[in-house]
Amino acid sequence: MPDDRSLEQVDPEIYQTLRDERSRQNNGLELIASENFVSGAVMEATGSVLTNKYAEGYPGRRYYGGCEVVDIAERLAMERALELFGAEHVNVQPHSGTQANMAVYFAVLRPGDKLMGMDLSCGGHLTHGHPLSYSGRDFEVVPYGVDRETETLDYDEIGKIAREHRPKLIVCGASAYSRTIDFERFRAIADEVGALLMADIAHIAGLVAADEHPSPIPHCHFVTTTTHKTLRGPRGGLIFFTEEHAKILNRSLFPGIQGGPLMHVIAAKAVAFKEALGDGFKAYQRQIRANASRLASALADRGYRIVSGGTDNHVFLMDVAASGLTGKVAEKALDRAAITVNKNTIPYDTNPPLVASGIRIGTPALTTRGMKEPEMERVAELIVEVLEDPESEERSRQVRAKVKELSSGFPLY
Ligand code: DSN
Repeated sequence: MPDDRSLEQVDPEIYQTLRDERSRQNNGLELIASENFVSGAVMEATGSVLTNKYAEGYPGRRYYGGCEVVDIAERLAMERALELFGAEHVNVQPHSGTQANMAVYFAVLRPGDKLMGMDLSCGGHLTHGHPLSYSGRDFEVVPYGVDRETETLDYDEIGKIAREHRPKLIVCGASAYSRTIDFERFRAIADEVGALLMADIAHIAGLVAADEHPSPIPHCHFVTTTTHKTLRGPRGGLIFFTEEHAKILNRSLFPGIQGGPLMHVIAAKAVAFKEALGDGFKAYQRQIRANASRLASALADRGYRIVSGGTDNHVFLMDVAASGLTGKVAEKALDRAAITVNKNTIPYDTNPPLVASGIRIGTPALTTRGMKEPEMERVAELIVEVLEDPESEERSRQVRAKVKELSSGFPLY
């Protein structure tokens, strides 16, 4: 007989962490660009009986019995993902974006092959070839960055690097880049040097699904993403691909690098895709962009330098070193005021990553709460109030109370 006592009864300590985290999320301003708040329906599917089921394999071809119900959930997730992104094939099983990228690399690269990706310090991701990640250990990495002056991708330079090194796979996509990515241009470069092209759209997936950013699907051999950022689903990953690579890709994910899929999470992905196909999602994504643009310009108006001069998407980097601070100091001071951001290197940073010259600011989570342009002006005022006196605990306490007042007008959970 399963123990049906409540979490509070079984484990009061963990129960308390859940309560405390809910209160932190409710009472603060969440500006981490990669985070969001899921709906009650996504939460319900994630915390469901589907967590009990093993289902190695794919729908209709499993290594375990009793998969007839979870097959329905996985097929729904697949159908909805394909409709949402207009793709030919999808694998909904990656546990994360890192696993999704690994599955693509292991499908088409061999150890020592050349992988060309955006440097982490210029806005790329650990899995795009950083030496501390599997991607930088197993492959010969050819990095590209952004132009020193414009702080944006320089496609002529990227083409030059590709022609010189002739990589087998080019990765486009970023985790701290605020400008539109030209996937068509990347494909022309890949074709010219005979490379495959993968877009990692983890950050901008929601914008892509809502036509608020051009889609990589027509231009890339593989498209990977997470499901929990702008897409507002449970934590997890996805891979889109064409018929040509279907067999090697699916095998590379399972049994190549993963075992049993997380069926509760796959069901929650299906729920999130249904929400994204429904009314309101396009307007929501439009508002994320409008909020990011307003917040960036409100901070610029107050004297802060925004990397590349602004944003086209949901995120931007603020150069706090130009105002005499470090990212580390700014993150800490804002944290004390319940404004959550992360320190981030800016292009050609002279500070190490754990100090950093910038902070990364994103608007998906506040937009989910219903905040719009007027609230972005207020958020900018509160950020500036903290950063004007970052060592003052008294100032942080005062701002924390104002943050609580602002967030209480936009109830969450
Ligand atoms: N950790 C994610 C981000 O913050 O962008 C990327 O994996």
